[in-house]
Amino acid sequence: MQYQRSSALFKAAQNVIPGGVNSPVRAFKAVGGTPIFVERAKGAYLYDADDNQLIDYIASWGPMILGHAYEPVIEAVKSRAYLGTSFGMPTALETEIAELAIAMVPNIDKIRFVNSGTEACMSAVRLARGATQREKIIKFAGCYHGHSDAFLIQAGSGAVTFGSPSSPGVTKGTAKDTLLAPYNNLEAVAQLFSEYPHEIAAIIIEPVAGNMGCIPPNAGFLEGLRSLCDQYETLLIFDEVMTGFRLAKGGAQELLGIKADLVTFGKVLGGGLPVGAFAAKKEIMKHLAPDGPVYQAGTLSGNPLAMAAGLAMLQALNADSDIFDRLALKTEHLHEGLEAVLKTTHIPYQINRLGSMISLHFTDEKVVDFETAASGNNEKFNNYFHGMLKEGIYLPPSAFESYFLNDALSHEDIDFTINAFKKIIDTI
Ligand code: KE4
Repeated sequence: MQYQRSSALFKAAQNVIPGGVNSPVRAFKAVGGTPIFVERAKGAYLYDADDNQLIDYIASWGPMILGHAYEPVIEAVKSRAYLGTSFGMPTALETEIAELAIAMVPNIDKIRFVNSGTEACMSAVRLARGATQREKIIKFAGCYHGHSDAFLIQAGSGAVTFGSPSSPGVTKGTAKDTLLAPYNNLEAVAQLFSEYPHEIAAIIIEPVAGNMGCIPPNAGFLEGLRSLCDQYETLLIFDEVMTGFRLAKGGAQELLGIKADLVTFGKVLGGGLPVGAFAAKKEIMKHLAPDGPVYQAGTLSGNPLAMAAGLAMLQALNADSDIFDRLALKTEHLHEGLEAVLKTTHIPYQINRLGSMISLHFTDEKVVDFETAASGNNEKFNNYFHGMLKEGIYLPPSAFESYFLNDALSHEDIDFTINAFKKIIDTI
């Protein structure tokens, strides 16, 4: 594999874009080397600027669950574009996708579309604060809910990848209202409630964490959060930007059988175009402008192109009765293959998996929270990442990310991936 053109493109980009990228995790800072510039993609494959074909395990960090350039989404965007790209006025299309999303996801009556997962989570927290008249929130170290100030405290994903989980620029005033607990630690959350019994508007959590690698909830953890929220009249926000429409039609609420009070979405919901959303029962959504006083707005919210892409995506997922089982089985196949290779070595490892989310950690500690996720051997991870890249496998360029399998991946692709791992295992 050679990357001359990606290197040249990266140099040019660095002259005009901070770090040469529009989102830090793309810069390969954690793993070193030159970021890959992609030209096009189809199905499970990326084609980079040097025309290398790569099997894709990030799926644009989740959205491309049906594979890249999925025909019905492309057609929907193309035909919609001719009708005009944005009006700043309501369209019937927004009602159509809202009705379908509400039919697919449990415990929601109304949904507001925005333009990113960050905007969805930021707005959901404001709505929770407005509806409860309380100011504090609880988040979990290593969880990432986008780059809104309130969340950049012990955040995961790119924030922790670059060693700045608590970002400069976040004021003390903001930080004081964000309480922190370790993921999977119910006692720590109970402790916060006993310290602030009437001040916590919401808990916001990734019901399956994907920004510390993949970390499923321990048995009883989410159930415990649900009962603490009921006891203290605090709202439980499931950040399903990653898990929504990926783990099941109804996301983590459906798969894990836990009822959230507010749910946020992004990624898959937009079919690859910029879409986020937050949703709840009407008793909560009635506080949101223009019905209620909690303000939230957006020029391109409900944009017809993005709605057309998202609707085509949801229609495909809703019509396919075994897509989620298929994806889970492919992910299990990958898990078993990687594990079989690792078992021939003395390399300490953990593999975490749920549905089509999976991650490999080079540590002998069970990875259940940020601290144990951070105990992984980064040098091994970086050798693994670059070794697999050389074999034509594109993995997340950070140990603090989950892989996202897509339905276009064939069993041959997964076997190819496992064989690539076999080839490089002695080099990591
Ligand atoms: P966006 O603003 O990036 O659309 O969504 C923020 C967000 C919110 N909640 C969860 C659970 C998320 O995972 C994300 C964004 N995910 C990262 C990947 N870890 C986006 C990739 C990036 O930052 O470039």
